[in-house]
Amino acid sequence: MAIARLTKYLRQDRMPHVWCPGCGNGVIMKAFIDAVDKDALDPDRVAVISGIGCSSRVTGYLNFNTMHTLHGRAIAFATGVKLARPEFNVVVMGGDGDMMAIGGNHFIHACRRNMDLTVIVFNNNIYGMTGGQYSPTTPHEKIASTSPYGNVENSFDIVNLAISSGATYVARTTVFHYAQMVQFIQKALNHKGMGVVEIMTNCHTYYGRYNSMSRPEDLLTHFKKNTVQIKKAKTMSPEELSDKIVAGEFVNIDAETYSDRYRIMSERLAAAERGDEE
Ligand SMILES: Cc1ncc(C[n+]2csc(CCOP(=O)(O)OP(=O)(O)O)c2C)c(N)n1
Repeated sequence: MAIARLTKYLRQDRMPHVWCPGCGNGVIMKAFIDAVDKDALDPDRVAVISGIGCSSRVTGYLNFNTMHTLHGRAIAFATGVKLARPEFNVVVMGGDGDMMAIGGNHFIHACRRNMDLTVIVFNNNIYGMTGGQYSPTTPHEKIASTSPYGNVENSFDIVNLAISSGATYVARTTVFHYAQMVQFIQKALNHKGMGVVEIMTNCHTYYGRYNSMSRPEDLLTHFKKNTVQIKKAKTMSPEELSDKIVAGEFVNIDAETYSDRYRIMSERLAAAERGDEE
């Protein structure tokens, strides 16, 4: 049965989950297990690591090797796991607050190192778990509990941040675009090096309610209407794109990873110790 195909990847005893009815986090979780299933990855060789936040609770429900760690520190834990178990597919999942604010430094440095990780950012433009404070991805002028008159700050563009920091697979989509989401997660899982998939998701409870989109379908309609695929975006002006979500694959390149270089160095040092000729 189709459902049974996927439920084996979930810890049924942890249900019901904590997410609000209609939250996009469950859609991303399903896309992830769909991607794992399509690629026939061995769940015992998949590790999923998260920090703190509504989205970060995903590691409680996924039936893989999981770690629910400290706020903002998931990428640091994941780096350790990858170095200790290079044969594992190591995945980090969490929110825009967890990964762009408190965890922002870990994010950019993992990109710079081209760590062999798959990082899935659940971008709901807000801190969901703690009551709707604005985050580094809350757009200028949008309302949050800590910006009741509109956010005065500019927001991070996660895709551009990842690319300029050195990530080698970078894609963006939304929870409205399910098939694309599964495809990008699959690509990132199969990519050697730092793969970042930004997924726009709905927190209608806070972000939506504060910004006149209080039902899940309001935000899904917003994603549907405002998403432009990268090919079309190339024909549009910066003004035309200013309030659009550009979806697609932005970077997909092969490059040496941190683990490759670490292994090469270790082999060189071992050879020198044995007295081998260079
Ligand atoms: C060191 C530390 N600082 C702050 C917090 C409080 N806190 C918990 S989750 C969170 C942010 C949640 O936002 P996000 O990561 O975007 O996840 P979401 O809940 O929206 O999925 C914050 C600030 C914490 N748990 N630990």
